[in-house]
Amino acid sequence: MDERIQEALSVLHSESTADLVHTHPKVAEVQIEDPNSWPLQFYREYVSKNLPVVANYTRKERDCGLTPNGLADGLNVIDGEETFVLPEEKDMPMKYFLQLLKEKKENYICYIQKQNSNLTEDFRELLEDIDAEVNWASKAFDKEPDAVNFWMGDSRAVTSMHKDPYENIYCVMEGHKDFILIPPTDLPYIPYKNYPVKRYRNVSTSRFDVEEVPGGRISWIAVDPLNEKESLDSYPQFEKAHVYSVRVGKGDMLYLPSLWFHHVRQSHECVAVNYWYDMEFDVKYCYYKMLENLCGR
Ligand SMILES: O=C(O)CCC(=O)C(=O)O
Repeated sequence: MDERIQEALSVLHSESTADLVHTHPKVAEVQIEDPNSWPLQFYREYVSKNLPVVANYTRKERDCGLTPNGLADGLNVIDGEETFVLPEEKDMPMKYFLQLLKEKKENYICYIQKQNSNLTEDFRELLEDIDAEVNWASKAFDKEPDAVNFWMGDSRAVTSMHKDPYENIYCVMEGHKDFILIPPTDLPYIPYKNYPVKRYRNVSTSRFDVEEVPGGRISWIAVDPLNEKESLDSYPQFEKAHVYSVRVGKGDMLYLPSLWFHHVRQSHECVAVNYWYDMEFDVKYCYYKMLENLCGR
C-alpha cells in the first residue's frame, strides 16, 4: 500500500482511538425521561457524533405486588388466624422486576397486578403497541373502558376467587392464564366469611412482617377451588357450584362477564392486559342484589 495511505490510515486510527475509545469507552445507556426533549438530545449527542446508544424507557420505577407466598389479596394464616392479606406494594425498576422473575427466588414473589388502569397510568409507553381499548367491545358496550390493567408475573402468584362489577375483556399476550369460573347464579353455594385485613411489609427471602390495616375487615370467599376436598369437607354446599376451567393462551381473549366469580393462575412471566368496562346496573344486577340479600351476603 502507498506509504501516504498507510500514514493516513494510522492517523485515522490514532485520532479515532483518542476521540472514540477514550472519551466513550462503552456504549452509552440513557434513560429517556422526557420524550419531548429526547429527539434533540438524541440528534445532538448521538446522531451528529455518530455514536451508538442504548435508550432505555424502562428504568422508571414500577409498582409491583410482593408476597412471600404468591397469595396477594387472598387468605393466609397469620399467627394462627385466617386473614385476608394485601401485598406489599414496592416500586422497582422494570429491569430489576424482570431479573426477579428470571431468578424465581424463594419466598419473594412479585406480580404486577395493580388494578388502577396501570396500563394507561404507569405503562403509557406500551400504548404504542397495545390498544387503549378494544374497539369492538367499546362498540358493543357503548362506552370506553373504565380501566385497562397490565399484568405480568410469577407462576407462583395466584389471584383468589372473587367477582368484579365489570365486563372484562382479558387478553393474554405471552404465556397462558388458567381461569376457574363460577356463574353468579351459584352465589348460594359459595360460602363467605368475615376476615381481618392485614398487609405484608418488608418482604425479603428470609422474613416478612405483617401490619394491621386500620379498621380492616372484609367478607371474602371461604373456599379455595384448588383445594376441593378441604373446601367440600367444610362447605358441602360448594359441590352444587358449576365450576368451569379454561386456559387462555397467548393471543387469546376471554370475555369474563360481570359478577362471574373467578380464580386465576398463570404460567411464569405471563403477560396480559385486561379491559374493564363498567357493567350495566340493569335487571340482572337487581336480581343479583336480591340473591345476595336472600343468602345473607
Ligand atoms: O390475572 C389475574 O391474576 C387476575 C385477573 C382478575 O382478577 C380480573 O381481571 O378481574
